Amino acid sequence: MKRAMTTLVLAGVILGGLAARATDPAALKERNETQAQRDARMQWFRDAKLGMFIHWGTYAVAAGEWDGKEVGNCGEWIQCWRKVPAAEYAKLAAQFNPVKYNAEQWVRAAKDAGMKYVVITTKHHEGFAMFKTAASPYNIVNATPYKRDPLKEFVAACRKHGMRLGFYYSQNLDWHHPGGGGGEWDPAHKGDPDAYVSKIVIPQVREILSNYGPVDVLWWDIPGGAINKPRADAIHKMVLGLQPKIIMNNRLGGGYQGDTETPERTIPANGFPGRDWETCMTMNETWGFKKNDHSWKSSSTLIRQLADCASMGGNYLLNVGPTAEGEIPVPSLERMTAIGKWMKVNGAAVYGTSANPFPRKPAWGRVTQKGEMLYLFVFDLPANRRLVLPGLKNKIKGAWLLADSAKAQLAVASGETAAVTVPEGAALDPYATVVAVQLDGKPEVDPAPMTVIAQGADGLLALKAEDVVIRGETAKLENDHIGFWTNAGDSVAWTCSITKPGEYKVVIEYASETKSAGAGFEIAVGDAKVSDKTVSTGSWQKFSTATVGTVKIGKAGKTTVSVRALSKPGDGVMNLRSVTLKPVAAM
Ligand code: FHN
Repeated sequence: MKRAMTTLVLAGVILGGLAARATDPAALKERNETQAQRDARMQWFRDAKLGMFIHWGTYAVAAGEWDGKEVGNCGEWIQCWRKVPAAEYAKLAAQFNPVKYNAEQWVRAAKDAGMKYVVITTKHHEGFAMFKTAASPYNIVNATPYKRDPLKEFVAACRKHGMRLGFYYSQNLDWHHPGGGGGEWDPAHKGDPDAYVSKIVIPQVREILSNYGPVDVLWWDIPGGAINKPRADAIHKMVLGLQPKIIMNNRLGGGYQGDTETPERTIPANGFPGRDWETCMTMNETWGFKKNDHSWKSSSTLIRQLADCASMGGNYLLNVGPTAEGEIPVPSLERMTAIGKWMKVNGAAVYGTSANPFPRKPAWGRVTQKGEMLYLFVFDLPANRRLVLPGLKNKIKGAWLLADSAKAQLAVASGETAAVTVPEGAALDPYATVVAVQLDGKPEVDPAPMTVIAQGADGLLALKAEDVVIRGETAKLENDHIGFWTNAGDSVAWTCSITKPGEYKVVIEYASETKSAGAGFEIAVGDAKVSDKTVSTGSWQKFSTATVGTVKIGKAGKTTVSVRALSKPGDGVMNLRSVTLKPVAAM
């Protein structure tokens, strides 16, 4: 029954993964639109894939320190971490004078990084408005020596460079204005939430949606708290009256789904099938500037996260936290330059694409699709250099490295062993190599493929855990190996296509804790069988290889390689990462 359930669930995930964006009717009702109208409104966002998030406020003056002491966690929360009363915290504004701010430079940096939209904080939880507002004197024009509205220049630069514009607004948390969410550490902050919404939120949101022209994204944050249903209704209604096409995320509150899911600093394993979504990500560990946060993610990590999001039909909103002087930190700019260089060559594999058509992410990387093209992002090229495309029903018409303007054709196989082979000596990109694959039509994929593993040109047959079929109750794929193999009756099997009959050495890669060592197992290659017992590798996470014996494969064609337990002295049989058949002699 469990097995059947597993299949059912898998099928469910597969179908969910492949589902078109059939929006929840409630979400359509929120905007009083049809699916077609929503699709038209969301198309630029779906095509854009990559944006820049900007967290900028007086917290940049603090820069992660208060009273000379480093404050942990995100820099834009420093007032909360140190429970600073509003009146004391507001003194930062008098030190906020971003004389090095250059909106043109910021937008150019985003554009050169391949970013298609930017979302900038207009008011974060500190309650400080980064724009001229009549609702409160606590704003950059009235409360700082800078006296200018940086949003005006920023918006002008976005218009000049064709950059879509988004405003972030903290509608609930506001640690300055009485009645705002949070701020309970400051008795002076106590107030009426209705007054806060009507005197601060409504007027300020009206200002940012009226005074800067068309706004493409409104990025709410922290739903709930001060924003109950009636207040959310009033805000939502006003926004649509001012900017009817605007995209809003799922964080307004009041039960509004919004247009986009917003995982932050994480990438959901399967995306959000059927929903638009965007992962927002810090380059280090903070949204707002912290002078001592040097834990920067590598450019490779950031590019692969972008590919991961795009491969699941999502966007990647990458954050910068400018300094109080108005500069984007150099490490952020360095990463944006690297991303831009990579996007210049590989952007076609990202922009305007949709999710991977295959039911699972390949172990070697990610996949996107666009029209009759597949784009294979190779993070870790398999030893046999084959990029298997399980269940692909199309004929592959051609394949080439996207970076190769000459489009030198790569070896391809269609049918049950559909794959593209990356030749020795191919120029690989250290961040991610993209292979373009031209099909004979839009991708068609078997939603529950039986992966057929082919031999490499050298005859090697590399059978990896992610391509195995599991028969049993407990064993399951766990990252790059089969784990939880606690039921001796479970077994695993691969379907292989043999093109080179001959004698082969059978090599297994497994891990076993000491007290489970000694488990007997048998590997069957067609009718030929070899067996052995496990030895301790030290832990379930420490893998080693062992040659189990040699087998003869007498004829070409499809054959099954399986592994089953013969005995189980301890908790588990083994953690199995791979079985490899290495040619000894041709027949
Ligand atoms: O509390 C904020 C945080 O400061 C930052 O703005 C992130 C960005 O998505 N949103 C909230 C945390 O979920």
